[in-house]
Amino acid sequence: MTKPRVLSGVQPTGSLHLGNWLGAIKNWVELQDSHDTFFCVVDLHAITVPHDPHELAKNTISTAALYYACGIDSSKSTVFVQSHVSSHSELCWLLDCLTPLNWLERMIQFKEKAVKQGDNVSVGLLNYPVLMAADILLYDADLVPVGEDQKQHLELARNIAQQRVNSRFGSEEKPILKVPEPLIIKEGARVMSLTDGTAKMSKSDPNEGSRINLLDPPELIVKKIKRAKTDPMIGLEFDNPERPEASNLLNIYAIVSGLERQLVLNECASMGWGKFKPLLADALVETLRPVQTNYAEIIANKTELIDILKQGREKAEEVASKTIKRVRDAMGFLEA
Ligand code: AQP
Repeated sequence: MTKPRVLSGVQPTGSLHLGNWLGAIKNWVELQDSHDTFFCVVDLHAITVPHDPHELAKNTISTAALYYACGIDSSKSTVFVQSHVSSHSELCWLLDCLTPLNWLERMIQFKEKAVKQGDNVSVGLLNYPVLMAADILLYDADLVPVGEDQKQHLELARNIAQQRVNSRFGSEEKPILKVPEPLIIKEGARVMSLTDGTAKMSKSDPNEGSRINLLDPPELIVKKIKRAKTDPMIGLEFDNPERPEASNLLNIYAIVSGLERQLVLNECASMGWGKFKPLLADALVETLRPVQTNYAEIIANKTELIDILKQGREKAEEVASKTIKRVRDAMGFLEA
C-alpha cells in the first residue's frame, strides 16, 4: 500500500526558532516512517517580504542543515530547495490566472503583514497563498500539516484545486489536481513570544529577545529566559487567559521536558519565577544541545549537504514535472 504523501516547508527568513521546531519540524520527524514525506526550504516565499540578498543563500543552507539536525532523514524524506524546482513558479502563474483577486484580499496573514509594510507591500505578499497552493498541489500531497495560522491558506489551496482547476478543466472521474486534506497538529505546539505571550514567536520579530533560536548558545538561552516577560502573580498555571506568559513558558517546559501536563503542574504549580526560569533554561539548553551538535557536523560538510539537496531536487522534479504537464495539457497549452 502506498503511504499518504505529506508536504511542508519553512521559509529561510532568518534563524529557525523554537516555534518552527516544536510547531513544525518535530512533527515532520514523527511522520517520516508512516508517510511519504517531502520537505522544502521555501526560499521563494522568503522574498515576499524585503530580504537581504547576502543572507538568502546562507539562510537557505542553514535551514536545510537544521532540518537534518532535528532528525529529518535523507533516506526517508525528500528534502529540496523550492526555487531549484522551477515548476513552483510556473504552476503559481497558471493558478494566479485562475484565482479571483478577492480570495487573496481576504487572507488574514496578508492583511496582518501588509499593515506592517505600509506602501511597500509587494504583489508577491498578496500572492503568497497561491505559491503555497502551487507547492502543495505540485506534489499531489494527501496531507499538509497546518497550524491555526495556515488553515486559511490550505483552504484556499483546496478551493483553487477543486473549483478553479478540477471542475473547469477536469472531470470527477479524472481530476487534474489532488485536493489535499489538513493534518491538524496537536494542541500545545504553538509557541508564543517571550516578550508578549499573546503574539506568536516569529523570525521576523525585530526583538531578538522574543525568541529562542535553535542555534542560540547556552548563555544566550539563559539570558533570554531570564529576561522573558512575566507577571506579578505567584505560582504557575496553564491556560489562564489573564496570564499568557505563564501559560506559554509552562507549555514550553512541558514540551521540552516531555512531561505530561499534570506532572508539570505537580512540579511547578507553586514555584515562583526565580525558581522556574532556571529550570526552564536548563531544560532548553539540554534539549537543544544534540540539535546544535548535529548541526555543527552537518554544516561542516556543506558539499555533502548540497549533494543531498541535489538528489532531493531530482526526486521532487520527477513528481512536479508530471503535475505541471497535466495542468498545461488541461489548460490547452501547445506541447513543448
Ligand atoms: N511560534 C510558532 N509556534 C508554532 N509553530 C510555528 N511556526 C512558525 N512559528 C511558530 C510553524 O513553522 C512553520 C514554518 O513557518 P515559516 O517560517 O514558513 O513561516 P511563519 O509561520 O510565518 O514563521 P515565522 O517564524 O513567523 O516566520 P516569519 O517571521 O518570517 O513570517 C509553519 O508550519 C508554522 O506554523
